[in-house]
Amino acid sequence: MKEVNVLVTGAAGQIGYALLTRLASGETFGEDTLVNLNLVEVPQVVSRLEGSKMELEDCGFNTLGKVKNFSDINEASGDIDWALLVGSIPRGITINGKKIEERADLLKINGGIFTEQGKAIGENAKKDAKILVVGNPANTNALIGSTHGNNSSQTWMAMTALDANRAKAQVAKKCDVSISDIKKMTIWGNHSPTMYPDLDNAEINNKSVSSLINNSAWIENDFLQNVQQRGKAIIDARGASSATSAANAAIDTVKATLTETPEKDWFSAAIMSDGSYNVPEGLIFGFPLRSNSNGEVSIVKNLPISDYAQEKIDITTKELLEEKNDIGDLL
Ligand code: NAX
Repeated sequence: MKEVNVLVTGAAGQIGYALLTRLASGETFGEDTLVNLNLVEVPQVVSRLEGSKMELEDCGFNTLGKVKNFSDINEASGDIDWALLVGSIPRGITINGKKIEERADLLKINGGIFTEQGKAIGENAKKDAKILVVGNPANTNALIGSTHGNNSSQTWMAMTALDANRAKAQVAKKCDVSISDIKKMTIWGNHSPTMYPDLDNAEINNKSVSSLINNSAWIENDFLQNVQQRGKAIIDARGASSATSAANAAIDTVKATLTETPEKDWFSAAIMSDGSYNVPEGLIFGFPLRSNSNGEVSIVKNLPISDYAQEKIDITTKELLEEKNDIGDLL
């Protein structure tokens, strides 16, 4: 059997819990691949991972390899093929008596985590390792990690697939079609409320979704609001943030990267800008992506961008530049 080594940080958290079985079950890497899991947590809760390990064993997956628990990222990152960086410090947590509400403070605390993780992965992981950052602020965390990883053969991504799946769900309801009928969904920019889900370039049966819906008031108000504020709506309803759907989106991103992207489709994730669409180089930015048969990811170029879309892309670009400015001393 083939083997794949997968690192998951924040593995005892909500998303981690929902993610582990789906990584190990054969669904993500195939029935012919043993999945070795390196699970990482902060020292205070690393012992909880013993419970996750027992549950994984009790699932009886043929594809479960070795499961090891760590609180040291340097030890955990040796020889890994994939890193799913879920662990981060959420907004609103109290540290040393201070409630962390300001974006700049949050960015700096998480910046410290991703500096260390980036260095460890850059030095210890496989040379073609893929890294998916889920922990927020995901794009800027990925920027810090990739900068300190300083290893151009590794691919750093930040997750926007949950936003893309949310956008598809809204369109499927509106147009009364199946999710699988909706192709080419792009989330431009930051994984934050400034993200821009693009219905001009999304397609149903080779036709632009925005032209099929033909209702700019619905797209600009209801749709955009629903997608951008969906995370908050789930917190309000559930009393906790999205976990199952976030884990599902992480699995979708890994699978999309591993599979050659079909001709008439693409997938959404944020990667390092190469200047495409006039997005400044050196930002981790949500783009339409394709993966080739070697699992190499590239940006889909030359899509038409309307004036309205450009305005929205400019807003999310500005936010990412501000975030980059806030963590300038960490880069
Ligand atoms: P939880 O608070 O349930 O779990 C986070 C876990 O990370 C905790 O167990 C914590 O101990 C651990 N952790 C913190 N620092 C760590 C470190 N340095 N090394 C290893 N582990 C560490 O949060 P959960 O609901 O699982 O969410 C995790 C992250 O995903 C949050 O930052 C959240 O904002 C983000 N999200 C990102 C999404 C995306 O689309 N990119 C969507 C869902 C989610 O909101």
